[in-house]
Amino acid sequence: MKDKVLELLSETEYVSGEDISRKLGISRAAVWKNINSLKSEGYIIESSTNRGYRIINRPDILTYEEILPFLSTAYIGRKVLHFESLDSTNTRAKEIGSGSFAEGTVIVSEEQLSGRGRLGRSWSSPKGAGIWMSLLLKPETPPTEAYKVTIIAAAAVHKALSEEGVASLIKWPNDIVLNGRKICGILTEMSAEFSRINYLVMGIGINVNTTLEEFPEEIKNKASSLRAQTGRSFNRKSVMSRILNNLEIFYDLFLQQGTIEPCIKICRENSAVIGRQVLLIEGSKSNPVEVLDINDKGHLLIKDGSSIREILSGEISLRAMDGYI
Ligand code: BT5
Repeated sequence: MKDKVLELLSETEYVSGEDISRKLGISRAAVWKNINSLKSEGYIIESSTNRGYRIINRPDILTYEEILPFLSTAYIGRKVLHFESLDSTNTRAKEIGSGSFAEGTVIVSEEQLSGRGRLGRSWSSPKGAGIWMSLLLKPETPPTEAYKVTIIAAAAVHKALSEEGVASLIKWPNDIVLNGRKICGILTEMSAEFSRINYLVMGIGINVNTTLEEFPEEIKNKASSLRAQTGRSFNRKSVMSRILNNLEIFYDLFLQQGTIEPCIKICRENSAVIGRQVLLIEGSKSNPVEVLDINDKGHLLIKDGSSIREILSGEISLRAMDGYI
């Protein structure tokens, strides 16, 4: 009901309590209760005895109502489960994944207490500064195609950032970097049977307005945020919506035409690793290699000594020879 009250309120005009009560079929006391509940979320609402209610200011939160003005999708992000705090949005998405969720449902939290990276690593997710979200997807493709979703996510984040005026690079397979610092990580997880995917969770974490002091000591030399790198703060609602808008375009193309070609092109043209010597870390082994290209399947082509190998995303990491890329 709170959402319905919010829909009726505006910044430009007063809406009377009586009108809200009539339109929604609730009592005046219930209207007042909902207004108070919105205020507790951070909405600043003016109430004038004669004229009614008017929104003075909206909070910086990533609810569906707040991203709606920026969203141009048909189904991605049309259902948003918003939390003040969660252990991990990917974990929560997996909990509900086997239920009857709508494809494109987003789970987003203002902070994560146990944000996760790949291979059991952790992801720092301080309150209100970044975007910590997971999408539930159900592509009718074999599990062997699931890795493509990470490429789609990387391309969508890159494009969204360029629409925000930021030229990022993509560090295959799942990092977005700005001036050599990691500003975004992607974690795709899957529940599958032998030949079909039950559901996919696409987790995206992006440091938007995080200050350098907010990063844990151990990642201060390699992590950064959009704000720390550009010197200006960003509207998280706009950044989140742009990512979702681009995701839907790329994901639809993948579902309908079976192609991720435009995403591979973006990853190739904006690669942080092509043409560079990097350390290829596979399990406990690390090996200096030269990155040659990303091929049409989205795999990495590397020169390892005298042989050329194709690397599938998954259990591997790349490091610059002299630290993080
Ligand atoms: C990733 O793993 O980069 C995937 C991160 C995915 C995070 C999202 S947030 C929403 C969703 N819910 C989750 O629980 N997770 C997803 P990986 O490539 O393994 O990188 C992890 C490493 O990045 C860590 O070991 C740190 O070194 C570094 N790191 C941790 N937090 C960071 C941050 N906020 N910014 C930049 N680097 C970070």
